[in-house]
Amino acid sequence: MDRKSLNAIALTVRSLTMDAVQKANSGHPGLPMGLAELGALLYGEILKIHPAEPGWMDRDRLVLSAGHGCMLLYSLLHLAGFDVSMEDIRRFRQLGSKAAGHPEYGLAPGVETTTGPLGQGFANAVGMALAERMMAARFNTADHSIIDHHTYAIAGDGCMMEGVTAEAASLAGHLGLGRLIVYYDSNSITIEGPTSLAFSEDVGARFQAYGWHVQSGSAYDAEDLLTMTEAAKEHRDAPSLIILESLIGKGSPNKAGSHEVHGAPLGDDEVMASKRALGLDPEKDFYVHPDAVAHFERRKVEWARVHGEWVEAFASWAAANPELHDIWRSSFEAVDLSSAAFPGFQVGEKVATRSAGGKVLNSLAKAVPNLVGGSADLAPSNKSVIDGAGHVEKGRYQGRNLHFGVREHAMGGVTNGLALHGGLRPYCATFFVFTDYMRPAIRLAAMMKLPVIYLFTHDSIFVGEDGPTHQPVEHLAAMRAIPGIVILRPADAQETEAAWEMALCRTDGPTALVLTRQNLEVFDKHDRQWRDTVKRGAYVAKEARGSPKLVVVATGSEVSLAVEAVRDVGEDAIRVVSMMSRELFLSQDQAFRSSILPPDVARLAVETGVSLGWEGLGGGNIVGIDRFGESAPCADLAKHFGFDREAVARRIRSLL
Ligand SMILES: Cc1ncc(C[n+]2csc(CCOP(=O)(O)OP(=O)(O)O)c2C)c(N)n1
Ligand SMILES: [Mg+2]
Repeated sequence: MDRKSLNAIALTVRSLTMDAVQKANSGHPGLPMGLAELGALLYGEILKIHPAEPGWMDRDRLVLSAGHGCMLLYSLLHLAGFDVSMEDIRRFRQLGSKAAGHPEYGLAPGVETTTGPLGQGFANAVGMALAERMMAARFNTADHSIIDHHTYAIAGDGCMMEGVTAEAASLAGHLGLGRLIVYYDSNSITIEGPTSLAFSEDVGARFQAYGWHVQSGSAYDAEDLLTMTEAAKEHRDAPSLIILESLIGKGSPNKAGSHEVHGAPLGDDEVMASKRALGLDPEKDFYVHPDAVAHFERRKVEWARVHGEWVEAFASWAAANPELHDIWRSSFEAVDLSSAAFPGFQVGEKVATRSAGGKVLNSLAKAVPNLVGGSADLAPSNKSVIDGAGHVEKGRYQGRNLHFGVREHAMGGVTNGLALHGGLRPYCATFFVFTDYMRPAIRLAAMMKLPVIYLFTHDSIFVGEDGPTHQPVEHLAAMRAIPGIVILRPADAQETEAAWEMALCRTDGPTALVLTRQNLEVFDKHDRQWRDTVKRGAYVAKEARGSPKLVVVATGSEVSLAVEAVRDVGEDAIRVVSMMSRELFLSQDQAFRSSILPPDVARLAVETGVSLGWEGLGGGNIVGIDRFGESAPCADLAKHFGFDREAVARRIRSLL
């Protein structure tokens, strides 16, 4: 270990952090200054990375779960040679800078995930560590270990208080994710003051109870840090927590150890005082120690060598295992469904879209070998199991089915981590109403444009007897409010096939399939090209004779309801549109939208959800449900809430 260089790196982290935060007049100097030594050790000694090839599959992952401490990451990425320039750092938190307010995936190479909402990064790291084991189980052979890396995470007091961390840690312990090493920055400070205000448990004991390997020490004893990290690596069958006692804002003579240094610039005077105390020239801004630069120049040579060895090993593995290599290659390419067999549902078949979804999943799983996923303990209801594909358990990571346990929030975060790692195509499942329990992770999947697939079943009041707690009402509106997610609510089993195809072919963001509990009859579709048209969000399910007097727009289970109601009305001049995806439809050009919803024709929207968002599309006429449901059999609820044929037909007549 080259102590002198590591000190120079830590000094540089403190210098860049103080100046960047001061210049931006915004940011969090406390964590980067408190963990500068750990950061120096990680990038300077521990991490197996290759900044020239930031996407290298077998690199170690580092997740800064305490995302507010992002200047730690930016300083080190800059020094290590990732594409984060000094100009980016000088423009910390300004428009267009890679050094954004919190780490953003896709903006700065070397940032493995978007963090900031505390605890999410921790759950992502669990997902990455799980992906590593799953990929290793799929591709490593007796002669070659092409996937063999660690996932490191840095978590703060805030992460440790968050529930999502508890869920994810419990799952990681259960699965024995031994390549996961989390450093806990135990500085006993959060925003409001000392952690003693609200946090007094024994975190180490808690993690031990989860089945983790737990060590503790000082954040400032480099030898000990390295020794603990080595011990964590050797502990192969359990994730490791390394609790580090640290001093927030270390280096600031008057503010270190205080919550004042958590999230506010030090102030010009204290920056000067800190620089003097650290032996830096107070007149120099954004100082970089030459020993730090020299150290990383040497590291780059070493990293290139290690990466080069891997490339050679990979080539020899590929030559020896051509079938595995084909699967590997296809795992990183766009999904090809050209030869995939679909179940092929017939008109008149009565099948719940959740059941159809399960059949489609099982058909397509054959064509997409890296499709993996699971449910938060609702697999029998969600129909989310890949039959005969085994499940992942401690020490056995070959299976394709995951048991997330009753942990929706961690499921969302872990699934993001699976997607971020690369190589696997993850889905996860629960009741639609419980998206409330995983919304923060869904939002981040959308922000990061991760192609995660969600299977959300039991999608409306038609859940029935379980009552209002289990009947989603506001959830379609709430999900649609997240930018970048595609919500697909298929109207029958055939549409469910199309929805799965659309989800699998999407590469630039998450897709949710919103599926029914109850049976729906497969209906004959007017638009013979509907499978193509629906990719634009909507198509004509039933056409009017002559020019339409009314267009009924419906989604999911309400499409066949609308078709039946129109039949009951006995008026031929009514069109019914199935709008499988409102956001896809709204993103189409005017010509397409007018072809589906002709201007100047009266409209009615029918959906078993809150009316919010249907005002325009429904032309002011909406059959919705702007209250919570009731517990009763499905058919009784339909009558009670005006979602039966008679009620919808009455509404249609009133508009003619
Ligand atoms: C989910 C979530 N809630 C609240 C916040 C706002 N917040 C940012 S940092 C922080 C305190 C974190 O304390 P700690 O992790 O100990 O960081 P330190 O002050 O030690 O740097 C809070 C409440 C957040 N980022 N995410
Ligand atoms: Mg803290």
